[in-house]
Amino acid sequence: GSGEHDSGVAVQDSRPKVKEPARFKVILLNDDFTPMDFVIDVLQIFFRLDHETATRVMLHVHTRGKGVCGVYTRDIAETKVAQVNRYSRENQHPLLCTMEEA
Ligand code: TYC
Repeated sequence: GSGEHDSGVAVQDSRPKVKEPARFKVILLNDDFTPMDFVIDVLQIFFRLDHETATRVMLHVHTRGKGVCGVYTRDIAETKVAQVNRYSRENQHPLLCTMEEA
């Protein structure tokens, strides 16, 4: 089990076995219909980017097809993806947000 003495008595390994949590990139995908200003709003609201950085990321996605909005632990990334996709649908835009392990 957790290391055993030959007398059958369990001994504790006191080394702190700590692992960095996995990180996930939250990705925005390009489409032909979502207005540029809406994408900039999304990047400012959900990813806390300033207007200039949001514009740069939006233009990267527009020209390259996809781009990274931010990098988070799994739970935070999943929440961002769900929030962005819900907000986009509420506003009748096809904008798609997804995630992949960093
Ligand atoms: N391609 C869109 C347009 O021309 C703009 C856009 C940018 C859409 C980024 C989605 O993730 C996106 N209106």
